[in-house]
Amino acid sequence: MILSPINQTPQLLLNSNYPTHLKAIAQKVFNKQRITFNEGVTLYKEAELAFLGTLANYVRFQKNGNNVYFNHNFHVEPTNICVYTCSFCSYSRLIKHREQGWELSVEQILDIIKKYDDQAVTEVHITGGVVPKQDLAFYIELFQKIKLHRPNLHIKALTPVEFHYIFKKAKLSYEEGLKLMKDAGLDSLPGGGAEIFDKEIRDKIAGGKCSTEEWLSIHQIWHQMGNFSNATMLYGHIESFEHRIDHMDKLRNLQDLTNGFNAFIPLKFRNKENEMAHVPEVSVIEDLRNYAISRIYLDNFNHIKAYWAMIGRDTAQLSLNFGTDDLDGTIDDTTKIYSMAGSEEQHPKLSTEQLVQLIKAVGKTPVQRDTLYNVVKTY
Ligand code: V47
Ligand code: SF4
Repeated sequence: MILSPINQTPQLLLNSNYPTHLKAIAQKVFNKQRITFNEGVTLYKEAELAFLGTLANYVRFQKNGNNVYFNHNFHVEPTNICVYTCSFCSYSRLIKHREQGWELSVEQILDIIKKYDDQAVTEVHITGGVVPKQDLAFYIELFQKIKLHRPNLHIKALTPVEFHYIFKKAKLSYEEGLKLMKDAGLDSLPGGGAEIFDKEIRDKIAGGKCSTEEWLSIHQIWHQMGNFSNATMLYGHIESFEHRIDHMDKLRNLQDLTNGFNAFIPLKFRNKENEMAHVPEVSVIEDLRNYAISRIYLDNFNHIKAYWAMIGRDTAQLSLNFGTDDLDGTIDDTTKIYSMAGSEEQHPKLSTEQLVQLIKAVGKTPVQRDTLYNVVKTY
């Protein structure tokens, strides 16, 4: 059993030999005061892992106690053919090479959904490449048919990258398009497509797809319609620490307005089989520092998710002591985005028992949740 001397944390840290300006940031965090852009950058540039971990763990405990959340989910990737050519993407194939990829029909996707009929999954996560054929009518038919077959399965689907393309083609405003998707059965949005919000870096690695303003606008409209979503950040490539804080700052500002984000999910750039293979991956220490700083900076986000399929289950487990409180889900080997990019998890699949064990092994309380963080079962 690992004891959390969480109540002694502020005094221990403030009495330590860390530089005064770092202790001033810590004092703000303990006082529940928001840290500034510059203080966020200072943490990235100067604070060591132990300092960040102590602070992030404190914030995490204030928000979520000892709980670590997970769900029962699976993915559907309707296609890996894509009109875009993001240079970090190992997964997509251009339309002219469509013979190297897959493009599922509505019926083929329904067959995948039906495979889970006798399993207690609560969520299907649907996202993939962008192709003309998978348009508004395709997704409306798909969502309607999923709901007809299994009304209680939560559909977490599509990112602003897909919405922007689909709605433009259908000559619809974001409001009109999102309303049609919601009426068809869409329940929430995953966090993908955010990459990094800085325009120069975004243009370099993800040029041509929806802009930062468009990504934020679609989430804002979705929230203002009374719905929830997640947010991601692709880090550890050619961005600077300032770009990471700028990204989180934009999310923090939108969250102040809408309170519609459930979780923030840092996604570590993986460099296998893509155009950025020459860019080295960051270290596990940098991963943990990044989780911790996101926990400290995003004071209005309830959850920080360590997506184990991307980071690997060992680092995900370690991150639970550096600010994260959510591990995503069972996944059931249904996503290829990360295995194709070189993740440790080539066939991501964990049973409930394995997730519970992984969480209990570090002295935390496993809590099975649904997509909106309603508790299903505490272990
Ligand atoms: O936007 C693609 C990322 C994202 C690579 O909301 C890569 O619960 C690292 O957003 N290295 C899609 N990352 C996945 C996503 C997601 C995943 C899990 C949970 C949730 C959620 C959302 O995957 C893309 C992109 O940022 N990605 N290629 C790569 N080589
Ligand atoms: Fe297409 Fe998404 Fe890959 Fe970019 S990251 S090429 S939008 S599948």
